[in-house]
Amino acid sequence: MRYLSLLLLIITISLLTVGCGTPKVREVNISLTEFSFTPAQIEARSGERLRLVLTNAGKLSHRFVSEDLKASRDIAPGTTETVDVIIPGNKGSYAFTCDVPGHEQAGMRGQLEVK
Ligand SMILES: [Cu+2]
Repeated sequence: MRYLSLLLLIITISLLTVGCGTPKVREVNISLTEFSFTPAQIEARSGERLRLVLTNAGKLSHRFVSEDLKASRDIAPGTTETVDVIIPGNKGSYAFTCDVPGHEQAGMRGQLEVK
């Protein structure tokens, strides 16, 4: 009986600690319209994990692209896509744009500031 209690205790403890090793993901909402990102500036810490929640609130298709973050997503009008990124270790400014022809030039660009 004592052995069983000990076993149950061990199982309980291992179940409780399962979630602890998972790194936290911070969600950042970004809205895409013609022709801007809102917000156009995001702050993050190096090494942080972000889930970018990209909502196309416009009437045209948009395509979020960041070569620095190695991320890209097509977002149809009225839909939301997510992309998970790990923030680079180097502090500084990382660009993101919409690479549908003409959109970046029209204002669809933003920056991720890594502190
Ligand atoms: Cu666009």
